[in-house]
Amino acid sequence: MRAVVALLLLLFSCRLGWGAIVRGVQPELAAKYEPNADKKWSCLDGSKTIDFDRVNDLYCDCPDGSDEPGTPACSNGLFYCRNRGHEAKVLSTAFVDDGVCDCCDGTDELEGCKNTCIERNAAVREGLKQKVEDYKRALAKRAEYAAGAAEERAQMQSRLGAVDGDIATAEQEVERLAGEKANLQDSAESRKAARVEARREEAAKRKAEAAARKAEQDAKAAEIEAAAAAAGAGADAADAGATEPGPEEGGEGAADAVAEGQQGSHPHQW
Ligand SMILES: [Ca+2]
Ligand SMILES: [Ca+2]
Repeated sequence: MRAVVALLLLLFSCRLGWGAIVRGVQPELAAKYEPNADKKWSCLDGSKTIDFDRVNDLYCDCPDGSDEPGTPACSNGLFYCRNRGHEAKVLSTAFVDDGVCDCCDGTDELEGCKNTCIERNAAVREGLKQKVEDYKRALAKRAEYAAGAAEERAQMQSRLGAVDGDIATAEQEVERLAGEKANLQDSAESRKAARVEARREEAAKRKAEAAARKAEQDAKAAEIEAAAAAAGAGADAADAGATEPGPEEGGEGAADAVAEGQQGSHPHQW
């Protein structure tokens, strides 16, 4: 089997010629897969120089696997699929000639693979198209959300402005009520002071009236006492006249004395 594959590779190389792209080589490395004048070639890591016909001879010569980009001989080699019409691909050389079509252009297998890159690309394009549509819908939804958010933000700002206005009005009302309270307190204190003064004046008035009444009562009492004293003195005098006998008859003499006394107490009429 190995001999058959080597023969096919040889035929493949001969068909392309040495100036052609070596199987499995990445385009940016193609210029490095040219033999020198002695038909020698150096591994890409520079570790060895081998005959150029030992490239892709199904035997791993270079430690970096660079001499076998188109065979599974090296475990660390890399194979490049051009996949024209679709996306290029780099895969491990372990997938080369393993009987499974890994590249859509079928170049990882010497035979048995159809080129499906156009169909696969169409499917990919359809998928991408669907993704683009999904992305557009997402953008539209995002724009819708953004517009809604902007509107909501404007409404919130409006409500915030209204609340600020309410707060300012409430603060003014509080300030007004504080002033009104101060005025009411001043008025209440004034009325209280007036009531106290009125009560004080009323008390003084009552005190003066009581003093006047007392003075009047004292005067009346003195007058009564004086009258009583005077009446007592008169009675004593009368008693004294009644007990002393006259020169002729005691009774008549006394009566006369009283009469005389009474007469003597009044001014003469003539
Ligand atoms: Ca080799
Ligand atoms: Ca394969």
